[in-house]
Amino acid sequence: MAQTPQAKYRKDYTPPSHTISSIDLVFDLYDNNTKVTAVSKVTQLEQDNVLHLDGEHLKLTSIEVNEEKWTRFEQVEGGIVISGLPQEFELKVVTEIDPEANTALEGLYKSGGAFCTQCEAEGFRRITYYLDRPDVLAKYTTKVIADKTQYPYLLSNGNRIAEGVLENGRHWVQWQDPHPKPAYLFALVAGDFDVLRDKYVTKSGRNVELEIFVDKGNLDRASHAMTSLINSMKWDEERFDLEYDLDIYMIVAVDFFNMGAMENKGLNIFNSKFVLANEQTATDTDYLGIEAVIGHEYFHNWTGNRVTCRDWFQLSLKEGLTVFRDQEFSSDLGSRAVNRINNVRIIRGPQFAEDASPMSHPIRPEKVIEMNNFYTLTVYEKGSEVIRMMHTLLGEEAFQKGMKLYFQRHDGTAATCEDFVAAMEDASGVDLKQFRLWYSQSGTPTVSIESEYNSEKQTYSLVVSQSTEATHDQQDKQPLHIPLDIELYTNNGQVIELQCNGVRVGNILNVTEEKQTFVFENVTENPIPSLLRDFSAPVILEYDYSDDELAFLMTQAKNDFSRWDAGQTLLAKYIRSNVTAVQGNKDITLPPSLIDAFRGVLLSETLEPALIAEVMTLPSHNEVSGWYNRVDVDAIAKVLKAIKVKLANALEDEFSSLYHTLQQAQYSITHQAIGMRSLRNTALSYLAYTDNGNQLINSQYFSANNMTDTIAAMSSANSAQLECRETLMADYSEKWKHDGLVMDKWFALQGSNPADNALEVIKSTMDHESFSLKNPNRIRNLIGSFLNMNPVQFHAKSGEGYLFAGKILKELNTSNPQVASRLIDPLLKFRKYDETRQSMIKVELEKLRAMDNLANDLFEKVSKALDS
Ligand code: B3K
Ligand code: ZN
Repeated sequence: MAQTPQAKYRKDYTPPSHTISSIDLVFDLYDNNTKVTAVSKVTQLEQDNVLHLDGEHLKLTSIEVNEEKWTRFEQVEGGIVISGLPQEFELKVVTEIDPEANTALEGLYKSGGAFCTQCEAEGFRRITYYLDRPDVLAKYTTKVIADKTQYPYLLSNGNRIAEGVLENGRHWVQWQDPHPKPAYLFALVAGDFDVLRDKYVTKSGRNVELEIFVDKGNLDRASHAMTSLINSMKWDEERFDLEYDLDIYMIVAVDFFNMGAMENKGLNIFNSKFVLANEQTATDTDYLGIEAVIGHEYFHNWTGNRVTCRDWFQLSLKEGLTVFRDQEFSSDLGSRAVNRINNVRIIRGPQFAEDASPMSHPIRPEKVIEMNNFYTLTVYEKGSEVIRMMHTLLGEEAFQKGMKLYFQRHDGTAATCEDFVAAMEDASGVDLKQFRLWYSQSGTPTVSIESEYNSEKQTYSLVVSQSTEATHDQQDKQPLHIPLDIELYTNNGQVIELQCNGVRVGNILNVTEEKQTFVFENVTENPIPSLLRDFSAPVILEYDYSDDELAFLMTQAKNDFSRWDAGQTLLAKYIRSNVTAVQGNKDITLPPSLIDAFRGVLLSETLEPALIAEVMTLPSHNEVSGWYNRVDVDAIAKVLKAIKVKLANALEDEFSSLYHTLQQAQYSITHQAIGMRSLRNTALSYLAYTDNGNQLINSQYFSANNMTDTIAAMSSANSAQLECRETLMADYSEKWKHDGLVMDKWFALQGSNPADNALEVIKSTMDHESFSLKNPNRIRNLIGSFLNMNPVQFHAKSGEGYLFAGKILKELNTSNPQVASRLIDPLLKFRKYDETRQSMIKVELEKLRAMDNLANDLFEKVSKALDS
């Protein structure tokens, strides 16, 4: 390595030396030598006539200050230092860049035939030398020049203010964004597209043009994105009283994109996965994902763009809050319980795992080498849980008052997480002093509860203890302010009113100490407690429930989430006991009462089908692995499969009858229809393990009139390794081989194929005509699925899986370090496996560490893992 990468610390924040009020950009676009001219109005803030600008991978052509050629500058690692500057000046920087060679997909690059940009977090510095930090907010004017035939659409942020035609077949368009913004929100697109257009009138009467740009021929896949956009705009007005603030909102779908989407002001750029859908090409999950991501990026217009982050350590200020907002949006439009369940699965699975890994960090990190490594489940999803806890503590009304105050104070500026909490506190009068610890303490707290009933005094006590284990980044942990939502039931299912010290209390207990006792009065019988309802805090709950109590809660709890959670807790008990059994060479067994409890749910006439489907879904291998310090990959896989087979056989009649009654003649994407398909396909995933499985699945595949049913059939055939698997896979590939996005579902099934020859097949699949190691979606689906969703084959004792991962990572380190860095995560957890596997994974990490061009992205993770 050239130089050991340096970490940045949150505590070292200093305001910028200069500010930039406006920047005027001209892009003369060519594949290999695009000329970028940037004219900025700069004002010195500190007593410093030296200006450090960030810049990477740039060819500097010239620098002028106040229209005079300037030679007092020095090119340094990561930028340029200009000296001898006046107090206020106009700076003109001309650079040249090579978009076609940009395989990292950061800055200006080519996706297929189009030019596009990705500037968050620090990509603008690959376009020109600039103060590339979020607390420098400038007004942008952008002129884009390109060949008219190849690039009829030239787009940037804000409003189109001028356009013209040049000789030699080129043309230009100039854009102006009236809202000052940091560089990370800059965007440019040039290409040839089909455009879906619509209009929206905001509640105060502003007319907004809506435009969605897709690759030619894809117009019939854009309408769900448009509907989602309109729904988002309406919802934000109704629930948050927030309106859109420009006359145009554009979304461009591109095929080469490192993540989901990007909220650039007025010009969102999206991974085509989160735009394109019709019933033949996309599943219900895709549809819901599009709704959520379109909403998320739209909601950023206020939480992210109008109020942005002071520095990147504050990322959760915009991301946690915006995830909270998109979760609420999906919950208000669809099933609140199902949304909550899916979000909680992410927290309990991969987020808890991240918190326990060498990458553990608080939602507001203290130390960063490569910022792109911190777009994590912790910052996003746990960050959203932290916002949700404040919402729980304050209630909707006070929370909205807090939002109003936050915008009043910080609109048009760059703010901190502290600013947000202060606004919530000031608007509500709720003390959030101890609560702030959620921002600085990493790790997952365990909340252990013991209960005691006193029949003489008719009191019921809950003794609540909390503790957080040391994490890789932080030794000492303190007690947190944990909102604990509970309900008590009588044995016949009545809700018991909660009373403490003679007064009625609400459902939220404020747990603030290491150990705390809550005594409830006038409790006339030993109650059944429903604890941590709606997962009111991101913690591990320990309470010694009996099977009967869990079965009771599965059918009697008033809250749908609690019913699901009781089912999961019951399953967890038997997954654990059976893993122990397998390790002791004993049989895997399930008590008849467990099977009856799940039968009761299947037969329920009151639960919505979507919820039943969730109850019937076993925790993933990854989630179960998170329960153990030392993971027994094979035992867990064996137990999960055996439980699936046992439930399938014991409940075959119920599954079969649901499967037949839930058939829908016509396809629609209403939430009710989605729920019915979800339950029917969950039933199918069990029936796959019965004698009829192969025939049923084969016939569902060939009669399906929508992608959800097609993929459900293929995925069941894949998991259960049915005879028809090969036929279905071959048919699908023949039908969709021209379309990478649709093929991704097929790649994901190859990646997660539990067969012993999976790795061989994956290697040959890399030669498939629609696979490319240049496209992040293809990599994530084929290779990412292998590393993350195929535990038995990836961790095969031969070590071949690790060797393969190491080779791919080495290659991606050079071409696209951001994608490499996402892919490496499962390897970082090597200490959770047995000695043999540990040492084989370590060898791969060491090989990476020894590379002399190791990117910061991988360097940060590899060194944390090896040194922890
Ligand atoms: N803000 C972007 C993520 C940028 C990731 C940079 N590596 C998308 C989002 O969260 O909405
Ligand atoms: Zn976001």
